[in-house]
Amino acid sequence: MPTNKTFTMIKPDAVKDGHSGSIIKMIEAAGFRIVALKKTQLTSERAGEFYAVHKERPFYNDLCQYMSSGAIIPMILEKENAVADFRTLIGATNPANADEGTIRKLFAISIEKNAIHGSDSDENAEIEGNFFFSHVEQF
Ligand code: YYY
Ligand code: MG
Repeated sequence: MPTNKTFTMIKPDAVKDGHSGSIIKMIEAAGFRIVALKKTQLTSERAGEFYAVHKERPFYNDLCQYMSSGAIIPMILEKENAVADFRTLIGATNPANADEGTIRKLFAISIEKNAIHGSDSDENAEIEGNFFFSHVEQF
């Protein structure tokens, strides 16, 4: 079966609270292969660039502040049907609506501090992965 890629990042609260290991374990147990991984921190300007699609939304400034408030762990992942299957694994944006057993249900604090990102299309997965990783960092 052909594989494709998705992009994710573990968000600041989940990293700070020590959930990175549990989250990565769930990701690998669900059959995703890690193509690239690092620990880094965004400036609010770079967070703004990453979330530029949401620039006009009321939550944009708070989101950029939050996403630059601490370390994050970005990753590129590979699997059959990676984008859709990863969105299923992480659950709904608002953890109140997330299914039992999803990463957001288990680890999100709120709709903003919702533990993890997942790309919404193959095209955005490629753009987002390349935002964090150079070609030689992707195996
Ligand atoms: O793709 P996903 O992360 O599930 O949600 P988006 O609608 O793309 O929003 C991106 C990000 O913005 C979300 O993960 C949390 C934050 N956010 C928010 O703080 N408040 C909202 N009402 C909607 C989204
Ligand atoms: Mg989104």
